[in-house]
Amino acid sequence: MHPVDRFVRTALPSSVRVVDQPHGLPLLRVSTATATADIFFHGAHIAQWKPVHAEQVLWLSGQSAFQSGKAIRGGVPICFPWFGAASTDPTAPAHGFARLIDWALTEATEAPDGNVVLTFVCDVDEETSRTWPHRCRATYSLSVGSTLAMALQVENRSDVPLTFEAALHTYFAVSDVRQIAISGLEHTDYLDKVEGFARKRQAGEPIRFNGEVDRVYLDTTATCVIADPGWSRQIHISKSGSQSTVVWNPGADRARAMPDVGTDEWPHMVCVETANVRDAAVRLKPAASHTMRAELAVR
Ligand code: TA6
Repeated sequence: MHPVDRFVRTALPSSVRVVDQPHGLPLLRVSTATATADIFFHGAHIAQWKPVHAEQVLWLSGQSAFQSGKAIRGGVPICFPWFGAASTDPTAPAHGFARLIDWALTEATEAPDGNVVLTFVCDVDEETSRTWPHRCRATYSLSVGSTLAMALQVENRSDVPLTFEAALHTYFAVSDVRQIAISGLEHTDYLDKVEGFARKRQAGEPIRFNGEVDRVYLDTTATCVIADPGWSRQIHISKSGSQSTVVWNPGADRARAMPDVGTDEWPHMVCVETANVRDAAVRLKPAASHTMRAELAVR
């Protein structure tokens, strides 16, 4: 039996295959007429997505750990069921446990439009985490093609309400973060993590980067656009079921303290995260479910 057989619960179409990696974390490689993508079972983590007529859209650190129990640096980590440090338990892993455990593949099909549709499932129970002892099913559906659609559904499978945070912590590849501008969040309040979560307001200007930026934009459903003049491209991030957007680049000083980010790598990434965090945490009654979606397109 191949080690991934326990994660793969469906037949694979010819456009999807399992690729073993020297470091031991296997992934699914998707190859269609319009795009390629790599997705690890570990965290259902999208590591790469490249439309055929574009360069890599996602940034993946050359220094990332690819190791069971560790988060991959880059791509699209799923933060769930909490974001940042767990408020009730300082020893719990940052950004929740979903990015640290293996997800099962339950669907892999080619849609009539040529996109590949993948569904990953993660069943959580009271045993999964002492910090968050709830029963739920997280289902992550992807549609891979010239656009990338991601949908994270959480269904409460217990008989008491539960509350969770979530983020699709997407790392985008950019020519130089100091030259880009992110629009869509003008006139929006945000919490500035760099200044102790002080509440501030974005002026009527796009976001520009000149040092560390780590912000939770509040009560926003807007599409964000990363304008990257260096690579003459725009990345559009549209979403639904999400009330927060997190924007992050560590800047030189903080990046230096991160073992899985190379010293010259930080200018080439920016995170724009479709999220429900802090005041936008989702409360689910028993049997209720919630879906957060993000779609990426390159122009
Ligand atoms: O989303 C921004 C953020 O929460 C930052 O504060 C920064 O620490 C980053 O995520 C990375 O977190 P990680 O746990 O992956 O090192």
